[in-house]
Amino acid sequence: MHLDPGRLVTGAVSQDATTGTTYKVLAGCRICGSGPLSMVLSLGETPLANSFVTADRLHEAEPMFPLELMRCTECGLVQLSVVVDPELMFRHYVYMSSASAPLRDHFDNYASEVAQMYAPDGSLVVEVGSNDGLLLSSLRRRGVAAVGIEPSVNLALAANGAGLETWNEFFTVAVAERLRSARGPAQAVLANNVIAHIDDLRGFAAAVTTLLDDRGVLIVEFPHVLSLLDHVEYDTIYHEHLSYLAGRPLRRLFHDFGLEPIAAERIATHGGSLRIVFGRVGTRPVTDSIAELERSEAAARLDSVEPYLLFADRVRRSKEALVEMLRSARMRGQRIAALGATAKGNTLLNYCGIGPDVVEYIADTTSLKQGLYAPGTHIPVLSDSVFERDRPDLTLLLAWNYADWVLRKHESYLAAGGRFINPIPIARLIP
Ligand code: DWN
Repeated sequence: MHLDPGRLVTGAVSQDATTGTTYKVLAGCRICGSGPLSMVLSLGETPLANSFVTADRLHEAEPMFPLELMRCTECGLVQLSVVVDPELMFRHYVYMSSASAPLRDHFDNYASEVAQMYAPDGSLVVEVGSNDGLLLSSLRRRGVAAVGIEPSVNLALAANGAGLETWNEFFTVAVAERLRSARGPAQAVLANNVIAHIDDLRGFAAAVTTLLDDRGVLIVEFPHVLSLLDHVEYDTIYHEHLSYLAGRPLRRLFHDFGLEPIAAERIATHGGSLRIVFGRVGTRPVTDSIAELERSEAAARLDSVEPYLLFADRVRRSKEALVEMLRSARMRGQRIAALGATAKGNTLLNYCGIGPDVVEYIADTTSLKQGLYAPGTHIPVLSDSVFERDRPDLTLLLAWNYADWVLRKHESYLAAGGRFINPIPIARLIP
């Protein structure tokens, strides 16, 4: 079944039994419309990964949703079986990019590249999903006329309060039209860790081409599905991440809107990501990096079922190894905490059935998360300064994507005999 471009793949509406919260069940692939989708892995029913709980609501039922990874056998897009209302997930958002020091460095370097290559004369650059304005501030320091679009009310307020122009909106064609008439066409539209969160990808593509200058570029940064499969990064599966992306399905999506990939780059963030630059067809040279990406994805045989069956089996073995390591540590009377109240950490804790009887607390640098409780498991989130003083025997590294940084930052904990557990791809002690 193929839908005309621009029509959103709809599906039946279902609801969580205990709270009545509704969600949509996909009827087919959100890029090519084909269906039915084939199952890759089910992680059961889980709460929303960033819906941390306040102390006064611990007794209330939390909405739970099926967490099922599916694959389109036509265009290859890996995607969840359901769509939870983005108003529920993003209007109030506790994830702040600036809370992770390594991301500050990453986006500062990225801002230099954008300023130099795509917006040399201080022209307009729009960041979709600008969060707390971390990248916007780096771009502005380099003279770029940067504007953010951020649906979260609390984060848009913080960014505007810091003098970083941020439109508190979901990015749609109507918003793109308003922004273009107010500020002119954009030389670059940036979307970092955003495109995986968008259900209406065709609407996103239409909004980009509405806003973009004739020679403008779209630059998307997203966790690469190859990294998910290769490194068994099952914890990065949660309801915010509707799609698990690769170059091939994105080429197909944007082709319908007159955009072509011109450059691709592997980057280390979030367990292994891709940055792809798209230009209007024929306006910019296509670099060899695109052919290289296509070769690497073809070699991974993403259009066959074997990589996914192997992935699902490795996930089950990863869970068994972690649960056994924690169980035996507790049998020895060792105290265990966790570091990084990450969204992915909540998938891991809920899927592995790890609660406060095993992990006493999660230390985190994000002020918005401290004092709250992890969704589903209700493990308390405390300041990372508590961790420095407490020095538990073992610390489960839920922010494993920053392992190098964390090990350097907590050298004194290691020197005093503390040990980290890196759970991905399989539980191992450090040192
Ligand atoms: O797509 C998304 C990714 C990019 O970010 C969002 N949907 C949600 C979020 O996912 P995440 O929470 O798994 O991302 P991070 O960047 O791995 O989260 C890091 C967390 O760890 C933050 O809460 C900050 C904390 N942290 C810490 O406590 N100590 C981070 C570092 C580096 C530290 O030293």
